Amino acid sequence: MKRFLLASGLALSLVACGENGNNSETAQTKENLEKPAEEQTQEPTEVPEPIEAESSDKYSYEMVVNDLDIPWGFAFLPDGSILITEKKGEIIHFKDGQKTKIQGAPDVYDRGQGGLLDVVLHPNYESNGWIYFTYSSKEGEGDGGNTALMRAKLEANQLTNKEVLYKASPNTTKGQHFGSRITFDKDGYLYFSAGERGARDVNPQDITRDNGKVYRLNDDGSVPSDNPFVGKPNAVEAIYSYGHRNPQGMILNPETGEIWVHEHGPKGGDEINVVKKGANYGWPVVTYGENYSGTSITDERSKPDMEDPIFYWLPSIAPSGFAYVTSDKFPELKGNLLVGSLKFQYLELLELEGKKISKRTKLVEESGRMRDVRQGPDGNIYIAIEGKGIAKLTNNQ
Ligand SMILES: [Ca+2]
Repeated sequence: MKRFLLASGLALSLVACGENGNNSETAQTKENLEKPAEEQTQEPTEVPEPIEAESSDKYSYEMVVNDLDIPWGFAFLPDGSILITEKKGEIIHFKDGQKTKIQGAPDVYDRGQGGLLDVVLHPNYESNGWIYFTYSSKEGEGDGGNTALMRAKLEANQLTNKEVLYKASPNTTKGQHFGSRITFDKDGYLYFSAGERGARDVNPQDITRDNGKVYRLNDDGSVPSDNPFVGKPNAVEAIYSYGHRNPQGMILNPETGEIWVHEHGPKGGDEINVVKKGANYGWPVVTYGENYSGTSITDERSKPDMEDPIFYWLPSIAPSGFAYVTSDKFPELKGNLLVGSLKFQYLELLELEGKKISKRTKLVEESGRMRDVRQGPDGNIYIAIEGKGIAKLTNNQ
């Protein structure tokens, strides 16, 4: 109903514009609106139409850490040094211009999109020393692997105090859709994502199964008592939201306190979603995308009991890494979002007005597969580029 009211408002305002009223799209909308509500075939209007991306040559980058393979994630330690996860299973500590391989990295299932994935420090790292990693793990029943969350401490180039806090199951030998990003919210809850592991008809819509989910845990891995599915029969109580496909970007929006994810959709269906407690993000029942072969997954783009994305990309950019810029170093970027594109090998600037994306701009085009983006403690913007390393954004002006 809300959707219909919004659609009506939009159509009426277009009609009222007069000179826009002659185009067929508006005429059709007006005709459609004259039908009884149950016969109307409105496109959902809470989701804006895709926007074309513009190119900008205002930015370049300079390499900070060279010669990395697939730097999947990175985190800045209080001394300004950088911890980097290499997908193949290595943790690199970059300090004073030197790379050191950290001993004791988790044993990863390095297959397809799986391997050593994200790394994030606890918000109180300086007092407790906890570092969190996601990775694909072979632990548990069955061949293959699935997404796991570990915390550990770093002492003398060695991971110590390792604790596996979560391991999704069952294992599968499929190589796709492990997720997985980690973010803490303002109250200290930890969120992480696990993709649907190539089992879209089994996992994402079923809250008794892992995968295709965003999880919320306490920092020690226990399940918060107010998680949405606590006490529901057979539910995986760590689940916070479901119906996701493969989120590889997650941020805390510092303005709203919300957790936002972006996720790889099928062809034409990459999305940005605001994560809400217990909400269903629709995959694969509703989607703006289609199969990569061009065949349809579903005609349904929206349902009343499922959350619409606030934005979707057409064509898909294959998003990885997500940052909300608060730094004053780049006034044009401040208050806006940055997303890496694996497919088109650039950094995308998404200008934000509340929850609306108003403009898309391609920065540092043809750089390479952009795997991650973070704002550093020095206010600079750092990007992880596959086959290159970690680089710092620079302003050409
Ligand atoms: Ca969705």
